[in-house]
Amino acid sequence: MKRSIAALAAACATVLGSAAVLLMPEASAAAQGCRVDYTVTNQWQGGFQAGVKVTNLGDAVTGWSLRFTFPDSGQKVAQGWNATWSQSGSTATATNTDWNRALASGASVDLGFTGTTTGANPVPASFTLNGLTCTGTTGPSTTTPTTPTTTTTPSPGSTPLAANGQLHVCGVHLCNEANRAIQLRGMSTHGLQWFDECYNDASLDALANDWHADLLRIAMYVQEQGYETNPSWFTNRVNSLVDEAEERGMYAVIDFHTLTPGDPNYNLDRAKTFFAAVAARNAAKKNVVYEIANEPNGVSWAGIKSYAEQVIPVIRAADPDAVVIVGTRGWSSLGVSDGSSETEILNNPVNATNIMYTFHFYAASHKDNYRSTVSRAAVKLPLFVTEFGTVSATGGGALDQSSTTAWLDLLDQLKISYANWTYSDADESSAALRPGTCAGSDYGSGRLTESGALVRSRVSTPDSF
Ligand code: IDC
Repeated sequence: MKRSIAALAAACATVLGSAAVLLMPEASAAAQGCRVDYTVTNQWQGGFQAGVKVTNLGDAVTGWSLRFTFPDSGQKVAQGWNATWSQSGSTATATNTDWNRALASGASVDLGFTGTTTGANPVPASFTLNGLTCTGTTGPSTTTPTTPTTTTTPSPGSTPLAANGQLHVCGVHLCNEANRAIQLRGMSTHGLQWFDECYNDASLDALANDWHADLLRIAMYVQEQGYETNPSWFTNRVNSLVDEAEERGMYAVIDFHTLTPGDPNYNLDRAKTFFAAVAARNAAKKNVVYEIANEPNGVSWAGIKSYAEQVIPVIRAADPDAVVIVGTRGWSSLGVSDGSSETEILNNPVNATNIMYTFHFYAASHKDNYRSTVSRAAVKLPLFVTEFGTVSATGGGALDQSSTTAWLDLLDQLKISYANWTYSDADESSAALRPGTCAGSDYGSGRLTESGALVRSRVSTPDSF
């Protein structure tokens, strides 16, 4: 059920001098005005999600605060994005973040939140921006559902990147520049220290043009002869693969592939150095997503959160608008493999906006109880499956077709993006290419393993951007 209202603040003075004088006695005062489009984009038992588009109809501002009162005292903001959210009584406040504080005349900013509710879910009747009421509204309809006021449609494009542009998190979804929830499907590299020769013009052309992959995950191990042994080589190689993905219209997930040791804090200084470099270098690009810790293990959620809250500001300082993905406890199982669950994250989320949480699975090892966790968590947390295998968690063993199919059907239904481990010719059943492939130049379907053929058949179907 979708509802929207437009709270139009023409009276706040944009056009009519008389109105401006009325509201702003000082002749030199800046014109102020605002419009708010509030859309309930999703509802479920006890909760809802709302998008709030704020348009500045006055002069440019360099800081803003939006305030509104929920008509039902049971309504509460649970998790907000693209602003700092707080609530006092039934009044909610959203204040600009560092990166969206400037709002030009006529510019809009898209905020949103998931909320809890004890019953009715009427929409707020009025909004203020910097203390001034965004009035002139016809008033919300709480009984007649209307179509959301999304005015933009994705620009048609021949590649995933051209079609979607800069990504951001909206609610529990990954959204494109037109604010539409999208799913990206693609492949992960293997460790660059071992399989670098697999990422060349021919293999990446095949991935983009034959597989129709939307994304390349660049797995940069930190240990095991990875980044720590030669930071500049690995940093440069990651950057060059970002460019190769961009040239082919694919997104690039920069994966800081921590694995052993499992506590990402062991690599905190390396992470800061690495992400400061890649974020500065790639800030202007629209195809980059940062994954800050592959699979935390043997570490508490509090430890992971602390790491994330130190690394994310380093990225934001250089590249403020990129999506960041945070690994989760128990090898990115949302805690399940450690006997925990997503509750620990919901109770203590990372204090940052525009982020998602990692979930990984290996189809032969992780089945129904993991799938039910994902179904439950996906309505509350933005999830990204940055890695999955069709086989067992060792990366080997038999392919589990029925579990893989159940997983990918679920991810499609929930619009959760994914990357498969691995686009490589490793001699292990999780690899998509037969051993020896990367020594040649043929990356056609004749070179695919059983896993490669299955994953390609899913990744290559038309996108629904
Ligand atoms: C595996 C590789 C294997 C390598 C091993 C240790 O397939 O060649 O020897 O790592 O580095 C993960 C990890 C990923 C694993 C993969 C399969 O993120 O690095 O790759 N896996 O075991 N989590 C669950 C499974």
